[in-house]
Amino acid sequence: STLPGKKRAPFIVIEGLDRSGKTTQTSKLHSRLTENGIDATLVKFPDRTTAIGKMIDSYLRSTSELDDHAIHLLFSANRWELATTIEKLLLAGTAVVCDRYAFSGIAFSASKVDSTGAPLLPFEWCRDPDVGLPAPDLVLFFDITPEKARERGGYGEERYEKEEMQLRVRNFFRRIGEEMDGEAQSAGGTRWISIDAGREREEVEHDVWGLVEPLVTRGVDGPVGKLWT
Ligand code: NYM
Repeated sequence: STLPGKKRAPFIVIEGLDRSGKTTQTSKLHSRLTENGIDATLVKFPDRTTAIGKMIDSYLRSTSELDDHAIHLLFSANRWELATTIEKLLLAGTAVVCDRYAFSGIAFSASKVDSTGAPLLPFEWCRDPDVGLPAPDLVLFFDITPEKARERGGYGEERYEKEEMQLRVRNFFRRIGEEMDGEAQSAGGTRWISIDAGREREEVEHDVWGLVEPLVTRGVDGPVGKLWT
């Protein structure tokens, strides 16, 4: 560990809509940390490499069909299979930079609707399986309008990559962010910050570094929090 005293490393999550530039910025952040001599590991959800991840991957690419409840629980299980690893890394002084987390899990599943537009899965039900996961110290929510995201070269071919869906997802992300702000303590001490991801790449990168650098340099006191407990 490169941290002073008994401090642990921070858990940083980057969340956002598809095409928000999140993945590019997460890997830039990871390389910048490493270049600066800071121990950091890059994690991405869904992690498509595990057995569960392979099921998720084939569902997203529409090569398999799954009940909406079942796929939701698989996304959550895919996080739980890395929970201990994440906690150990943080305690050993390695910062964890994570591309998507439980907030995507809730926002995407809660946004699914039937043919009449009625929600398929209740919000609370979507949140429950992720209660108790390692809580991030910082969430950077990459906010972008679905129109602007589309202008960036269109959505891909995977499930959920439709504009109406993205609009609902964005609203759920915002709702989750508001609730996190209101219950910072009970939510495991997570700080939620919205980043205007519609700007130039360099501007976004500058803001991200400005928020992350002090946190990784100082380290964090106390144990890793538990989400929504
Ligand atoms: N997604 C991602 C979910 O629906 N639930 C989750 O828990 C997570 C982590 O999977 N459209 C959705 C969001 C994306 C898709 O993500 C694949 P990515 O970052 O494109 O691999």
